[in-house]
Amino acid sequence: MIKIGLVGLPKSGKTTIFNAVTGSEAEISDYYSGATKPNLATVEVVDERLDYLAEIYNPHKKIFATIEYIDFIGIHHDEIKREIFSGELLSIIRMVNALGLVIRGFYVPGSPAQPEQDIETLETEFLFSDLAICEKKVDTLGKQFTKGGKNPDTEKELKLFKKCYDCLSENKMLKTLEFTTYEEKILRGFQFLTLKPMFIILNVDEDNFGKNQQLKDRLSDKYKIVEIAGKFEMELHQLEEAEALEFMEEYNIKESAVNKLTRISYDTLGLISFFTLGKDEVRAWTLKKGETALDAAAEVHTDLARGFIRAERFTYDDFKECGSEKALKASGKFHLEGKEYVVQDGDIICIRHN
Ligand SMILES: Nc1nc2c(ncn2[C@@H]2O[C@H](COP(=O)(O)OP(=O)(O)OP(=O)(O)O)[C@@H](O)[C@H]2O)c(=O)[nH]1
Ligand SMILES: [Mg+2]
Repeated sequence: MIKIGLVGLPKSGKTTIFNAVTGSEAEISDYYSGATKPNLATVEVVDERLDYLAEIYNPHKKIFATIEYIDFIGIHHDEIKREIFSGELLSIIRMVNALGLVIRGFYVPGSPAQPEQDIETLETEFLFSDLAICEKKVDTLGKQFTKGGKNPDTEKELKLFKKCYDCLSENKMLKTLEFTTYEEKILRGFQFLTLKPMFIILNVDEDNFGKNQQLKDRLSDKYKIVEIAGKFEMELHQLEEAEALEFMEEYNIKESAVNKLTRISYDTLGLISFFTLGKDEVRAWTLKKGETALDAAAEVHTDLARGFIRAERFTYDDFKECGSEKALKASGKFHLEGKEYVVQDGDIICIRHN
């Protein structure tokens, strides 16, 4: 399952956005809450294609893909350690596929919004946090290297962490570097924040919604951005759907917060959906662009990957056009694919296995 971490400066509206997106009722507060545990909730990825397939196949269950959102506490670094996340939070942030940076775009008396400055502050915190880890690593590896002879693995690691340290010292995120497969494997064990894909959630008041195009343009080289009227959309959960839609229309909000976040998460991570059909369940699954039929099999079940013979495949669009599997086969739109086939968004797949 895809996990998205909501991070940001204190009181930027992370929990409000979390509630707006997941329909949760986590506590919102004006004061330092002292909370240390993040809020977690899972939401279904709405997909009309799955609805259509379920209508045709009438399965016992219709299972959407899901995204888990994790609402972290506000980032204010530990002056001494400089690391933002430690202890339990560290193990949670490590699991996150991407970070949604919640940036305050709404006015607070005495403190006008300063989104670009806040983004810079966050970036600096991420850089410093990673830098502190690299610094420690360079230090201990350096000592090991001088003490324990010339172990080639230690030497390679030392070189790698020095490279990272230099990069961060120049105010550049680690994702701007290129790494070998060996290096990637070593780095995977760390929770480097500047290696994570990131996007921006601009949290605005409903009156200001849709009026931030210039800001978006300035930031667009660096980040994908989504604008959400957090408080307003959180409050819509109290209303009946028709009434909520009316309010959204009034403020020209054309898409719900949850759909917008799903889309930006999929875009940022380069994700696609494929489907499986059956009497028991019709289900949507998530893959990364470029992943193969074998990866799809593994996503469904490790046994399917192990015993993979062929993937039967057709596309959702062809299916909709032909109306049935039979008609699809007759028009030559039913394919057999090997392990290496690169799965496309909207593929409907059945794995033959032994
Ligand atoms: N006007 C306005 N206020 C908002 C909006 N979003 C959040 N707030 C207010 O900002 C304050 C903090 O909101 P939270 O959602 O608790 O912010 P947070 O980032 O989770 O805060 P911490 O977890 O304590 O860092 C509350 O008073 C919210 O009502 C918004 O879109 N507009
Ligand atoms: Mg919060």
